[in-house]
Amino acid sequence: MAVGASVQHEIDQLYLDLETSDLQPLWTQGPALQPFQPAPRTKAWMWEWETLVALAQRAGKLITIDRGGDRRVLSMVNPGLGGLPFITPTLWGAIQYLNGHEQAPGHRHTAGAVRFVLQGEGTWTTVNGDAIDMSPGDLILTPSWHWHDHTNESDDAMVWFDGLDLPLVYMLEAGFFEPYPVEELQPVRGHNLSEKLYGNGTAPIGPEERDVTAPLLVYRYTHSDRRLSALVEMGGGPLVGIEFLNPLTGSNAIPTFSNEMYRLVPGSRTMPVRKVGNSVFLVFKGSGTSIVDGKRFDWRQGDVFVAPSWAAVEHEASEQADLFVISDRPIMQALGIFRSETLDDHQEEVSTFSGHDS
Ligand code: 1HN
Repeated sequence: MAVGASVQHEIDQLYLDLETSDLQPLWTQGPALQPFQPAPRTKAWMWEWETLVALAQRAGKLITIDRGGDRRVLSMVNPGLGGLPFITPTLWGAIQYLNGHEQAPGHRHTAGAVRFVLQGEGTWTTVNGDAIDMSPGDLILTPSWHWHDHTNESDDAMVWFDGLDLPLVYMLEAGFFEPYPVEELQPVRGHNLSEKLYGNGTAPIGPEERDVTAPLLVYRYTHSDRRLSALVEMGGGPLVGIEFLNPLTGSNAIPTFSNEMYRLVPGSRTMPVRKVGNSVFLVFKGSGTSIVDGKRFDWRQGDVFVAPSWAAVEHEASEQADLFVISDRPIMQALGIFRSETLDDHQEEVSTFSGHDS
């Protein structure tokens, strides 16, 4: 309906006044804010182990660890996120490299973190005084606001994957950080204390011990391997999975992101599944193929790939494979906005991922 010139003038003036008053009408917003289904900026992407480890080794030769600089961490940058060092809008994914006889000094932050060990022995992460020995396939927690430092007493470099909820904490503008006071490293109270107290699905009786926020700080690969083998033997496949949980509460080991491990056995392809939320896959062992929204990713040991929210994802192993996965599903569930669906048909492969050429 046409409006008269004087009304049009008043409308134009209204828009100008809204703008100078820092207001925006909903009726002029485009569909980007409320798409019919998630329309992620996050891209399905992959970082290959060969590239990651070669660059980490170069950094290991050239870049020292200093008080202040702190960590030799290469963060994976999702090219859809405008240059921020984030693998997804909620998750940080990185590779960390610690030379033999190096130490990374103590600090704490509100972002919660995990390490998943890829290579090396003879290193421990001290978390609030508990020196947790690290071996490949182990998952080590550094919950929010826990002091942590790393010590490599071996002659060889140590490589692990860092997963954090730092992008979420950053977006929420809730970040605090504090360097460890006085000394660079915390005094060690003992080795693997949380495991000694909570490692068997039991907990000590007594109020002091129950005060601990995240009671168990390490989940060993030997246990994960046994559980996954049992699930495969019990008839699971091509995909079985476990979730790392807080043994006192049964909730997620880290409240803001799930920590999971999947075993894929060769022979058939999983049906495609869509989930609300971002998933980061780290190939601990084996090789295979995943199709993410029609794009084919061929992966091998040490590769990291990302599936954005609501992308259809299906997997097939070419040899038995173990994938460590972090996802922001717990946030979606806590907010009541989680959804998932399994599709009836396999996807068509539209393209193959090949880095920035794809
Ligand atoms: C951090 O403290 C570590 O302690 C690793 O090893 C990666 C990424 C962003 C912020 C803090 C660590 C990190 C981090």
